[in-house]
Amino acid sequence: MGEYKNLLFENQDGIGILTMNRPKALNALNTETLSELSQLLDEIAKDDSIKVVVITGAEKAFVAGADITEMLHMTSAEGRAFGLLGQATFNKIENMPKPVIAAINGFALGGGCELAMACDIRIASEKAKFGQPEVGLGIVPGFAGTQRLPRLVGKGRAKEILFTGEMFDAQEAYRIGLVNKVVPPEELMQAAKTMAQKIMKNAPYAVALCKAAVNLGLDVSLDAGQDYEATLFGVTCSTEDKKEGMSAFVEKRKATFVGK
Ligand code: CO8
Repeated sequence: MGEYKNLLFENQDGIGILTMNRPKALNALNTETLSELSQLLDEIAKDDSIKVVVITGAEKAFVAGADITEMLHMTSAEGRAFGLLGQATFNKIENMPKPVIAAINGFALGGGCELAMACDIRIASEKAKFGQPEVGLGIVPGFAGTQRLPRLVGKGRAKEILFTGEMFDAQEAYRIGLVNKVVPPEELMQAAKTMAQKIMKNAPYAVALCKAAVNLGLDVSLDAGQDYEATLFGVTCSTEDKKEGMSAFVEKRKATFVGK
């Protein structure tokens, strides 16, 4: 992996631990950090030794939003370009065939909440704090918060969060379905790794196709989603992993998957 100023990356036995590492600004996303993230995600996508990715933040924040000092002087054109960069970067997470887990250690505000929402699964520390405070700064969310939040928590709750801009804690995030699980701070990384290991026991190609089917399904009609699922089911029927998974069941042994 390349060298990054604002990111750390470590491959721990197939689990890629990506840490947003700009703690002096609570890991706020500036153009440089977003560009680095985009580049690192490309590297991760190409590396077959990384099976699952965990994204977390250094020190007390996950990510406290887009960088306000950088946005202060942005023109409309620059703002649009910045928004598109963030959206495209987060789409790389959503569209990557590998599962991505957010391990939310602290503030996940604005762009930080949007980063967490682009991940497949969210695990929060009891200390995590969430919110979309953009309207208090005179802007709207720009990294797909207005789009992913209602898909995750429903239209009414999303509008309350977006209109009030208020911060809420991990238990509330759990109650409304924004996060999958809340754990004590010292157990956060282990909880994320345990989740990753559970996923890694399964056929990776099948997991990747589940991800693709869920993602597509939420944006198309039920009929179109079902049609896509049937196609993917057909695709898995001709894989080595399907043969192995079903043979292992019949032979009462543990399956060993090869990812194709
Ligand atoms: N941007 C830049 N710097 C930040 C940010 C940020 N989002 N958040 C914190 N910092 C900096 C602070 O300025 C401070 O720097 P310094 O030490 O130089 O003064 C340092 O991080 C530590 O922060 P605090 O001293 O404020 O720490 P506290 O523990 O007192 O407070 C908070 C923590 C509550 C998280 C507070 O820092 C805060 O409110 N931060 C801003 C949160 C916010 O509003 N985030 C949303 C930003 S808007 C956004 O994300 C839009 C995304 C899409 C944009 C698309 C545009 C097109």
